[in-house]
Amino acid sequence: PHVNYLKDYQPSAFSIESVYLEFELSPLATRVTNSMQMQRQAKGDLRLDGENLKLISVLLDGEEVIEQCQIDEAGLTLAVAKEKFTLRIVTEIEPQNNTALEGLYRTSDNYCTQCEAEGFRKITYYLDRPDVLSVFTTKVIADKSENRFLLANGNLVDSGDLDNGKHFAVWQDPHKKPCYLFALVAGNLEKVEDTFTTADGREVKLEIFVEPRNIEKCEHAMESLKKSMKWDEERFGLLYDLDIFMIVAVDDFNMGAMENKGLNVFNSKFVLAKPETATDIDYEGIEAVIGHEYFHNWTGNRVTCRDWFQLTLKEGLTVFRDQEFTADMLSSAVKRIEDVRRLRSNQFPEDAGPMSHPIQPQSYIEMNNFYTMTVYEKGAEVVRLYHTLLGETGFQKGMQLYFERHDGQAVTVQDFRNAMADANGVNLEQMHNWYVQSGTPNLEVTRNYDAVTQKLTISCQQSLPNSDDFQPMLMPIGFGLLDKEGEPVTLEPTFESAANVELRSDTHAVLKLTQAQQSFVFEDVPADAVPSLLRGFSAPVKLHFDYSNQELALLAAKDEDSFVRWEAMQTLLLRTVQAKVAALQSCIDYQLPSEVIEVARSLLAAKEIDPALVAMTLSLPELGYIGEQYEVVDVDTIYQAHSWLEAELANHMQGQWLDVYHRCVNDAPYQYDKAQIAERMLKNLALSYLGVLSEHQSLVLKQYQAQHNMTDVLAALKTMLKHQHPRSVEALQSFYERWQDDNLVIDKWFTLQAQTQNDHALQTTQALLQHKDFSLTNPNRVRSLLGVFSRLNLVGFHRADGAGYQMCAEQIMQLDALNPQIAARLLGPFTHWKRYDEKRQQMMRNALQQILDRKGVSKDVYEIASKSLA
Ligand code: HT7
Ligand code: ZN
Repeated sequence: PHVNYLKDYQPSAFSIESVYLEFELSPLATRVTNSMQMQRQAKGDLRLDGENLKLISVLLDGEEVIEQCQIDEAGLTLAVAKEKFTLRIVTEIEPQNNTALEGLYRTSDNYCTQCEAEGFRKITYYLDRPDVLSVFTTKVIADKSENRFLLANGNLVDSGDLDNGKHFAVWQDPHKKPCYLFALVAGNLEKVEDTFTTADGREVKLEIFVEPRNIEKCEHAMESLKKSMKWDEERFGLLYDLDIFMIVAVDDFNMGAMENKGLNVFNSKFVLAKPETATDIDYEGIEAVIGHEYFHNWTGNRVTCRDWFQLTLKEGLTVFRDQEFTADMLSSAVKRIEDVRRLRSNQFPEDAGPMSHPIQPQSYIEMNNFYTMTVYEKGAEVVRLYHTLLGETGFQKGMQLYFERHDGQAVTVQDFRNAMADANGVNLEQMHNWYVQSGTPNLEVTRNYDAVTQKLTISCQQSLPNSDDFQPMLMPIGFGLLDKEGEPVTLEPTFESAANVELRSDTHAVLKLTQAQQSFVFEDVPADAVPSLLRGFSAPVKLHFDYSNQELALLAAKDEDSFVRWEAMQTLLLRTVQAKVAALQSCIDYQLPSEVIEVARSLLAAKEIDPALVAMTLSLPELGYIGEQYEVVDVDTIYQAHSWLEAELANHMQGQWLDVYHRCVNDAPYQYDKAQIAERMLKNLALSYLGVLSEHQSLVLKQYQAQHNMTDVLAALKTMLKHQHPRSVEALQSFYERWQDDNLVIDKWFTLQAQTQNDHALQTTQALLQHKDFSLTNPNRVRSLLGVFSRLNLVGFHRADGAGYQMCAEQIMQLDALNPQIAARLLGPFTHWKRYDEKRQQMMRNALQQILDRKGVSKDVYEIASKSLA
């Protein structure tokens, strides 16, 4: 397959000044008429992208030229002598048979599009690249009884009835945009309406379209949208720029949502919610994704990417913005920890595996494979570095200059960096190294205390794994010191160090690490001071520092930074699991260290700490993250050690868990607010520990039976399944019967079973593949069953006989023929084969090879499978 390289970028030889699209919708033969006003920009033939299109006619300034066109499976080439011309192309497509969900497709009898990254070429022949910006007018014609609403980007300028029961609508988008932001939706939907008045006094119509049965589930989405619009005005000074903003929720969608100009299309998972059906995590996800897509209106749409290698320009920046939005809506400390946990569990392994790539990839076969945790989440961490270095005011100055310079343009990550640097009069060239180097940097820190001079030297060394010509990165390191009682120490850098130590308060500093090795010296430091490092997780690195357990306990209890407190406790818990793993492997006894219980007890008793932070601090590190610490992952022993620690904490703190549980029980009606969310989080953590102990089975059942809200129901049911509660089968059945008509809840029902780790996990999953509600054509269902089983059910997926691998491989091959994007994503767990024992390695490699050898393998799957085996 063809490989695209960043180094080969060339501007387009033609521009498209405006485009008029006409769609005559029909499930098996939609006719698309595309009239483009084009202009030559450089020498060369006209080459348009196009895939799976039936070409009907090509008129060049009114003259038929179809015979002169050279057509291949990727596009059309035509020699054009003119400088300026109109090209009118008519094609036909079959949305009903489009199971890849890219281009124009059908979902629940409605029409819907997904064009990013390169889906527009499946709708019509076009210059399908983000740096070709054009003004779009779209006319949609369809049967009226089956398509009450006809939607496209921009403002509605005309509509009316036609013969034969058809009607039409014409939409005009005044803003120039690349075709990946094009959208069309049609069908018998229903809408919820509201308005938002912008800071400059314009009234914007807000409309959310859903299938009629879901109309009661839109309130939270609408509130989230209004909050997002207000927040972007207040924090970034950015106002909405059309008269209408529409959101459509569909059940079949490859990703979370899409920021098409004025017409966002969403996976219904990120729109629909009511307390009985959606958890706190769902509510938070909806608010965050609605925010994310809305924020793209400026960071992505008004200023877009020059080419797809710049994807992190819009995604890293917009993720950073949605993270800050959630932090401002809920709790910044909790949000930061959630994001770090996600990064470590998902992005760090990606960066250490065969698909590792810099946030600005240098090449790709299939662009869809590069919508990754690295481009999004690590990209957001890199944007956060600018924010940490420049502060909120400096960062906002940079953003303002970025929009002043580039509104209406397609630009690069270098342009973003230049705006940040120029607005603040600083040199940020070294930030480039974060964009072009892959892998998670290691940060080794050591301390040296001189009791005579009372000077403490903090020595830092940065490196990248497997890199011969590593270039040091600019790393801000959040820093503080605690004395042996845990009191903060006033920071006094020496004269030589002061230039690289930015004091943010008396007791908190940012150390600016720019070299591979660098030291920072502090004066008047008391003996036994404990460094608090990487506060706020100030850089996306793996920190190595030789803390004693006592020091970790002190940091967990006393540091002023919540991230460091959480991290210290997690490290203590991780060390405990690791010690147990070692003990199990060598068949020796191991007792839980007393300091672990002591800190856990004191944290649980600390009423002044936000209960959500207490819950996060006392949650065990995820199995995947524990596995990450090993060269060779011993799945069964890690699972055993993890369960052991859970049982130990349950037993030793039983009374406290019960107290906390009862303290947090709240019969008030469900509300999505900070206080209630935190209470539920802690209560359900307590329940998960109590659920280990048979004497509390009735408590778990009671919570399930109360059916108070989905957060509590799901927490109870998960605990029941995990510990084989005698009533779990019955509960699962009643759950299904109650919710069988609600797709999003039934996804949860599949997930619950797919994630339960026990000896019959594989059989359970295999049986669910045959369930009448399972379907390979619905991405949410596939993710709920196969995605969850292969990523989270370590015991089932990595069964010693290889049956877990075989089952997944067979499903991936079937799926590849239907939806290559989703099939490629399911390969993730296979790509880490090097981390397992030799027998498993061989079986995982065999599965990958079998998938790769399938006749007709897609380029999505080919790219990931072949790179994993290389
Ligand atoms: N920008 C959007 C990306 C997206 C996408 C990419 C490939 C295939 C399907 C897709 N659906 C949405 C989503 C976002 O980051 O906001
Ligand atoms: Zn995005």
